[in-house]
Amino acid sequence: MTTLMRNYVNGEWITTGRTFPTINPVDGSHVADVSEADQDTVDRAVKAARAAMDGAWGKLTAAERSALLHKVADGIEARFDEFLEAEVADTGHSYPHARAIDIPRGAANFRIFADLIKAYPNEAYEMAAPEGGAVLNYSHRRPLGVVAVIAPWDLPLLLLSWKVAPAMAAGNAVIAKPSEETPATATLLAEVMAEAGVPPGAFNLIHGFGPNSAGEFLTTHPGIDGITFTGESHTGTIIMKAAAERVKPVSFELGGKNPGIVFADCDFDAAVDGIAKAAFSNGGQICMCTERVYVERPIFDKFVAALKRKAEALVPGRPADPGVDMPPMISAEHRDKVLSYYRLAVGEGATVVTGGGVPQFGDERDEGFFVQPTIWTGLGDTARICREEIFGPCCHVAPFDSEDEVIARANDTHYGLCASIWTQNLARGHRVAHAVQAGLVWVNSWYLRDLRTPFGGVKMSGIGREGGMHSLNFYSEPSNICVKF
Ligand code: NAD
Ligand code: 6OD
Repeated sequence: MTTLMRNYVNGEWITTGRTFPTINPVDGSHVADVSEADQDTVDRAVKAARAAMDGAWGKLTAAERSALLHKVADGIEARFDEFLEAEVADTGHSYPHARAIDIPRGAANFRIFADLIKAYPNEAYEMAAPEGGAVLNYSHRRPLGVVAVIAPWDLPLLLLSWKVAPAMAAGNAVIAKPSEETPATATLLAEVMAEAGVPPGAFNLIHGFGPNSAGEFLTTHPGIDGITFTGESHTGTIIMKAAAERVKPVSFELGGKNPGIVFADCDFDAAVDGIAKAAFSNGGQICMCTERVYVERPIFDKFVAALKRKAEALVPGRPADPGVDMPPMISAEHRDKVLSYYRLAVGEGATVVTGGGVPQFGDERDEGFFVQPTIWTGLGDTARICREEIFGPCCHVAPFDSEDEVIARANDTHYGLCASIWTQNLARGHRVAHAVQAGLVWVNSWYLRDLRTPFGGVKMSGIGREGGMHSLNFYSEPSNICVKF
């Protein structure tokens, strides 16, 4: 029997008149049907969230919310295997990847914000009043109110909970919309919210697409007090226009075209390994993946040869296949987009070092959405494949001759999400990290995360920072209370 995933509004499971299917990207098979939220469902979710703010949820103390969010993390951990199966079926991620990253980070996101909200400080300033006497200014923080959370498909549970957890920790009621490609773990999360005793309306889940569907209905709704969004920069511009109509705050984590910079004095093996991870992890479907690699000329040829060996050693396949570390693209549409860039690269005159096509399996995986990990060389920085986000397992590698040159080339982009720098000269590592225009810079590592640190991008890669207290700052608003005595 086909599973039907439903919307969760005001503590109730809601079906609507329309459904859409989800597809397993490993073999193109049908995973489940999903009930698409219509305007009426979104209206009900907004009303329920507002009522929760005015009711039981809004009356909880920070310590009580913290305890509930720890119970949500407990619930994810208790149902770990169900979350694992759900995430793997939607995304085709390998079991080791989903077991090590997707599901544990879902629980960890709830735990960290459950802890941080209890340690969230307020500001206080004393001064002398001009006419005598003293004055105490202190800040009092309130939640924004009803917060819309819109998430993408690349790390579904991780990225949805990265926003839901701090928003709820700060006391907001949430309406979450996962990607239409990956609704399964969000649906399980709604079950866990109910089991944990989260009051009705504090967490609502709506399913659907973006334009003329749940995403647009939610982000244009007059009852929303703030929008937090992860996805493409272009979608961000549309959502920002909607938010501008009502002057609502936005937090955006958007696209990137992230540089990896390899100096000749790097630890060579560590740099090859790190750049291979940065380019190919999760099939290049992580916003922090590297699609532009710059290598100092003396080690360029040796580096390209070593990266080629890494790419060719990657194993595409089913999530449970031994050694698999190259999942499919999320959908046929995304596979076609990536392949269109593979053709474009050849059209632009690139040398294809490896890949450039589709692996052949001779079994059901040929119905899935796999592409080959691909490395190009030989293009100038103005080539489209060096400027546009592809979001696939591919990178262009170019030589450079000086530090100033590579900084200028790394910064010559509309994006600014992250960068990685590989050098054993730490003074140079710090210097280049300061000069690169990106919200996140790793020196001698990639995607090494401390959840307390600011996370986000500059330029078209985002607005604002989340992570640790930065998240709590976005999801709450201070009022200054000035007391004269
Ligand atoms: P997307 O922008 O197509 O969709 C993201 C979400 O927005 C989905 O839930 C979608 O249904 C919804 N949406 C689409 N159009 C909408 C509209 N008009 N109104 C409201 N909602 C709308 O992105 P995607 O393809 O799901 O994800 C890949 C993109 O996300 C890449 O660009 C990647 O770089 C980016 N990303 C960024 C980060 C980050 O932290 N900076 C993290 C992950 C992914
Ligand atoms: O690790 C995180 O907190 C995070 N937001 C990762 C984003 C990954 C993008 O695909």
